Order: sequence, then structure tokens, then C-alpha cells
Amino acid sequence: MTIRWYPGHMGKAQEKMAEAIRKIDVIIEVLDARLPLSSSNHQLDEMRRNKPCIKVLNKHDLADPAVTKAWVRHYEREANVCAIPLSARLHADTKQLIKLCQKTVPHRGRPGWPLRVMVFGIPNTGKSTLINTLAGKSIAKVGDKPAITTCGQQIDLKNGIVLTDTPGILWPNMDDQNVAYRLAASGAIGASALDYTCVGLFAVEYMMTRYPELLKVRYKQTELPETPTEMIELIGRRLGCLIAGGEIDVHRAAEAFLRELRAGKIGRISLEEPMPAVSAVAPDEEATAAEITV
Ligand SMILES: Nc1nc2c(ncn2[C@@H]2O[C@H](COP(=O)(O)OP(=O)(O)OP(=O)(O)O)[C@@H](O)[C@H]2O)c(=O)[nH]1
Ligand SMILES: [Mg+2]
Repeated sequence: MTIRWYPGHMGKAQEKMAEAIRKIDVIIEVLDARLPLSSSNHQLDEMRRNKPCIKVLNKHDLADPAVTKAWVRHYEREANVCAIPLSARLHADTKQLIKLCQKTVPHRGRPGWPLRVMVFGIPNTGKSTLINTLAGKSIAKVGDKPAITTCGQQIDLKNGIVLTDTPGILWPNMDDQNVAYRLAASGAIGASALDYTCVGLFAVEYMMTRYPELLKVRYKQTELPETPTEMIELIGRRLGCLIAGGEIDVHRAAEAFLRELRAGKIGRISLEEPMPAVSAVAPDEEATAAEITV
């Protein structure tokens, strides 16, 4: 099944943001640490021109720590970009982000000269959660499904920083279906636009190749079955996703598996990693080369 999801509010929001970005000093792009490349909206590069950008690898608590380190190194090779892994729910983590904003634009953040920060990203990466933690109170609506925020909002942190929360924005043509499936597996695509069985099988197949030991531990197996379909059936049996006659309800099993994966119950996993820095790669190519492993 081909995945495409671009609700009407996204196009309008993008136009507004392209305009608003002119009066912004630094952009925080909130990425999902488990899939930083796929969860990055390439339209931002055009919109931001040369403005500094902080890539927040959020949901760090759910991602494979070694792979996240590799992503930070990858982003630090880009001009005018720095990267920081964090969990947006943790106040201690977000304090580091404030320091980074101040360091990035040291000439702003004084009375009459606020440091103007836009929080940008695709749906469900944790933008509103980050804003609430930074503000120390619940200002922005948060939810465990994509497209919770549908219009922008400004928040004065009273420390010289003014934040703009924005709706999660995707791109109209999802030509790369590997990216679309990774986004769907992470929870960034609306449920109405995906088939849980297809996405569940995709994610199970990846997990069987990349993190078989985590599957064995979670579903109490010494060996894994040969195929993703058999694996989903096994998971369905363990999670009690049955229909009349004791048959497995594969659709429900796939949905339950995705819920577990997204919540980190299977373990900390990353869905893609950057290519290791190899000395044979020319520096300019090296900066853009990112290999997708799913
Ligand atoms: N495990 C974990 N969950 C997080 C983290 N940050 C946010 N979440 C959860 O991710 C879900 C989405 O968070 P939101 O803050 O609503 O995401 P958003 O980017 O504002 O989403 P849209 O408004 O739809 O674009 C919520 O269930 C949050 O609790 C994090 O660091 N770790
Ligand atoms: Mg939001």
C-alpha cells in the first residue's frame, strides 16, 4: 500500500511559516531520534536559507544510543547546524537546549531584543512537549497522535527567549516509500492513511534483521521464526490478538506490535543510521551521504 498524508492545514501552515521565518533568529528542528533523516522536512532547508538551525534529536530515550551519537556527528559536519539529543519531557535536557540557543545567537536575548526561536518539525516529534517543558507549564496541546497542533502559537519564556510553536508539516509528494513506511512505523502518519498490517510487517522485518535479540527477549523466544508473517502471528498469539476459533487477528497483532515498538517496550531502537565516516569519501560528499538502512 502506498502511503501519502498531507492534510489541508499543512500547506497553509507552511506558507505562514515561510513568511514568519524572516523574523526568527534560530530554528529548532525537532527530529525523531529514531529516524532523523526520514523525520527531517527537506523544505526547511529552502525556507531557512542561512539561518542557524539546532537539530533536536528528540525521543532520545527511545532510540539506540550508539546510533544517535553517530547522527550527532553526522549533523555537526553541516554548516550553521548543531545537533543535540534529548528527551523533551525532561527539564534537565531542555535546559541544555536553552544554553545552546543563547550560544548560537549571543547578540540577542536582552530587553527589547528577544531571542526569537521557531520550533519546527514533522508531526508527532514532540514540539509541543518541548515547549511545555521549556515554559514549565502546559501551554501547548500534546497528544500521542500526529497533527495535534494545527496553528502556530507564540510563547514568551520570560528569559529573553520567545518561542513559536508550529504545526507538524510533511511534504505533498511522498515519493520515497521507505521514508513513508519509517514515518508510519514511528507514528508520524495519521492512522487513516496507513494499513497497520503492511506497516507492522515492514517494522517486524526490520527488527528481525537489526534487533533480533530484543524481539527474542520481549516475546520470550529462544529462536525467531523465519518470516515476518510468522513473527507477527507469534506476537499476536502472545498479545492475545485472536478471533473466533483461536485464529490470529493479524491486523490487530500488527497494530499492537507497532504500539509496543513506538512506546519503547521492545527496547531502544533506531530505524536508520548515517553511513560511517569512511576516509575514502570526499569531504563535501561525506557531509550529505546518509545511508538508509531499512
Ligand atoms: N518517549 C518520549 N515521548 C515523547 C517525547 N517527547 C514527546 N513525546 C510524546 O510524543 C507524542 C507527541 O508529542 P507532541 O508534543 O504532541 O508532538 P508535536 O510535535 O507537537 O505533534 P504535532 O502537534 O502533531 O505536530 C506525545 O505522546 C508525547 O508525550 C520524548 O522525549 N520521549
Ligand atoms: Mg504540537
